[in-house]
Amino acid sequence: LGLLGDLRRALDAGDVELHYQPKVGFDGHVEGLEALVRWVHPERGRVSPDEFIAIAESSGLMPRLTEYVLETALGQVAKWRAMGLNVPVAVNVSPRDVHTPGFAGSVAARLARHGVPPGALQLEITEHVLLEDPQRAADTLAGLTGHGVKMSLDDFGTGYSSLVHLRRLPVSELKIDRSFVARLAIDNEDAEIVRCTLDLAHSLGLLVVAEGVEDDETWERLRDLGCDAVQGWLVAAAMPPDETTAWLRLRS
Ligand code: G
Ligand code: G
Ligand code: NA
Ligand code: MN
Repeated sequence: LGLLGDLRRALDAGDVELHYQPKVGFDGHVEGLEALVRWVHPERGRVSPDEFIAIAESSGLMPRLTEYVLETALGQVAKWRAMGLNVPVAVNVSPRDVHTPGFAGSVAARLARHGVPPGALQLEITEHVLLEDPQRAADTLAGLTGHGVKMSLDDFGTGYSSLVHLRRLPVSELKIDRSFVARLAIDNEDAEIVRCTLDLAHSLGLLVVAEGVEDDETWERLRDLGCDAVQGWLVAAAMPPDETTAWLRLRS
């Protein structure tokens, strides 16, 4: 449990970094960037986000981590905008965040303080937000989208995915989990799942992003199936801010 204290100190010291992974359309258009936390522990080296996010979630540190990520990401968006790079950024939020009283208001205040328009921020949520208090979660999310913040449903297909959830959540984007995308080109069942998810999402007016695209064949299949955008190592892995700036400049 030394890790929890170390993480708290790293957040206070500004030692946690954000890397950015692009989401791109099939014509190469950059739809946005997903902010992903990276922490290099002074003794242990790189700690996997899966590990320290679980620790933050079970310990009550999650709101602090999310605040840090939002603050850092919005500061970066403001910098990019000042350079003429107007790219939306997506931040992952946990169910705990959505259930924190005042969350929508604090996001709105943070946007205003950074002078970033709400439409330049996207929040990636999972269906787990509906497990605890669905009505309160729906109210918070409605507050955010009412303010102009975009909402994306992450990891679709892995959890309690259902039509009910999709209809209840005010999302404009759905991300197909990479576990279905990885074997798309070789597994007919996964291909069927992706096809059905695309039909469903499109019938609800959602944009669909496929995660974890690693090769050309998968990219082509997704394009032929009518997917809207992709994310994955084929395009770019998550990059540090300066590398992301250079990447964006080459693209625009
Ligand atoms: O590269 P990757 O290892 O970044 O991410 C592992 C997991 O950690 C993913 O499920 C991802 O969504 C999650 N994750 C990455 N960054 C953040 C973050 O800033 N906040 C939250 N809540 N989850 C994150
Ligand atoms: O849960 P979330 O979807 O936010 O997780 C994002 C995770 O996926 C991060 O750990 C990120 O590093 C990882 N990732 C991004 N692109 C790829 C990819 O093309 N292949 C694989 N295997 N992982 C990826
Ligand atoms: Na995500
Ligand atoms: Mn995901």
